[in-house]
Amino acid sequence: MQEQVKKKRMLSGIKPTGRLTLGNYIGAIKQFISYQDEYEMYIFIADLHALTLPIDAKELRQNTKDLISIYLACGLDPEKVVLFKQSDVHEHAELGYIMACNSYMGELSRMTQYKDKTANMSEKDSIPTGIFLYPALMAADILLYDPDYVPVGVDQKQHVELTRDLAIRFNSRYSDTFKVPEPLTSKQGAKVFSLSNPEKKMSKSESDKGTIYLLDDLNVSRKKIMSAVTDLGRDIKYDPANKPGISNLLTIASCLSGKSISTLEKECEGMGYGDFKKVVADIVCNELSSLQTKVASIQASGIIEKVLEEGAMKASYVARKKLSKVYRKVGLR
Ligand code: ATP
Ligand code: LTN
Repeated sequence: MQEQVKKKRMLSGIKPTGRLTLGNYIGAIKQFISYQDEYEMYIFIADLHALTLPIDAKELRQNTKDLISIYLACGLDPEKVVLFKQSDVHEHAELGYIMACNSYMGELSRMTQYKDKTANMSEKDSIPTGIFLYPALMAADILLYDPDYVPVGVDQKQHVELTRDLAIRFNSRYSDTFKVPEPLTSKQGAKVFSLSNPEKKMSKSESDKGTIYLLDDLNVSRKKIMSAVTDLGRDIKYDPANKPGISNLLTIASCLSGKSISTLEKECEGMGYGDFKKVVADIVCNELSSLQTKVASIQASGIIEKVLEEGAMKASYVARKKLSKVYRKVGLR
């Protein structure tokens, strides 16, 4: 009999803090799909993380429903991937507390996301503690499942590196308990930039005319692309340092069409910026139109609850075993 090779394990999540963007789609979801046959995957909705900055309850509920529908519409297959909601598996919060106890104020305050998200808060005394503790909870999300890899956008790599430090620290303090995971970022599309400011990440919580939302009206998205900031000169050339706007549009078009950047450069040679943007807008709108049709049919089908329930059951099974091991090691059992 042929010996079955054990698949490597992968885990990742997205927080339902707002309407999903093209950045989330290209930088995260499309990556997840490409891995689902080759890896044993755990993909979750990081809803506890969504509470780290103030959010309206109704909005959180809607974002969560949209996010799971988008996961399914994009092609994540619940037969292959364990799809679940973080708050359905209480071990995340429990291990998050233990991780907070094993992390230092210094390392948490050095995290770029923490610094960025709190930079504009004028009242330093009222920075929510949750945003400070975010990486400890994220470390718990990961370490509960012993994944080999954690696919994330470049902005999240630092958190995975801290997770590694926390795992190594815990293992040396209490003996071998956690697998030390590797972050995995895709070469292309790891960072999609804002259309209105191509120096800045396209982000769902900083809504502006530079962000394409996956479920938005296609005419609105088309207009945003047509008015994307471009650069001096006339050439359609990939040159992120000198032509960040055009390079960003080329990246988006390449990731969605499957054509290489050099093929697109050749196809668009001699075009003015307006015509080039039209090409990009067509590619984006085609992709989003088919995605939106699928999302509507998934939301009408009523399968969401069942998928989440089964996912939570499978995830809990793994998480429970790991947490009880941790409780024994630290002396709680
Ligand atoms: P927020 O604005 O609330 O911080 P976000 O849009 O940055 O949210 P996250 O929930 O933090 O989204 O990210 C989900 C996943 O999408 C992560 O793996 C992240 O790296 C990836 N991602 C988010 N924005 C982009 C982007 N502009 N380009 C590439 N990947 C991205
Ligand atoms: N911080 C991540 C979301 C997230 C995550 C995780 C990603 C929470 N827990 C564990 C990978 C693994 C983000 O903002 N995208």
